[in-house]
Amino acid sequence: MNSVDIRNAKLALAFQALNTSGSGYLSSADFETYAKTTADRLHCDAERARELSEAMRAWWRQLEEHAKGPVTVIAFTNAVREGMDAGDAHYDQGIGKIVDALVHAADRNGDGIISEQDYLLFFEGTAADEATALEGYRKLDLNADGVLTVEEFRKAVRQFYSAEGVEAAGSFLLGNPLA
Ligand SMILES: [Ca+2]
Ligand SMILES: [Ca+2]
Repeated sequence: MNSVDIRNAKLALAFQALNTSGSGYLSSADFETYAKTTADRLHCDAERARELSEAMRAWWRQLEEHAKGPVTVIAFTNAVREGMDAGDAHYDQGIGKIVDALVHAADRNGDGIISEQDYLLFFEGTAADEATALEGYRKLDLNADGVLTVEEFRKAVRQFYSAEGVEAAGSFLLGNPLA
């Protein structure tokens, strides 16, 4: 696969994970469900759950506005690709907001580090086993010092949605390394 194909394959996985209703296109209800499920998994308090759900709504608005019709997998892929090309402000208003919410939820003691225990919450109730999940943790730990910082997490998610690689980051965001 060339890099365009790899990117499209990654985005197709993201589409699948977000498509909670299993229909051929995404809807605002899918995004609401995804936000709720993720908030439950991370044991979010009401404020953090609301932050995540608002972030998902913000991203949904971007996608909907771009697609100008049903958000099929192709429309989704194009919207994300062009959104990434649109620059920092666009990112910060969409996916970046979700990353902020996830970071606030995952880094429960607010020390700037997502511990292995914090990280494993992302996979609670999924088919992923702990060893596989922790493999992802080590990939996200970009400087390989054994600790995943919030900054490494931000960087990895951004790489997932841009043209670069980092499969594990997507798994993290999608909450399922086996997706
Ligand atoms: Ca922490
Ligand atoms: Ca590190």
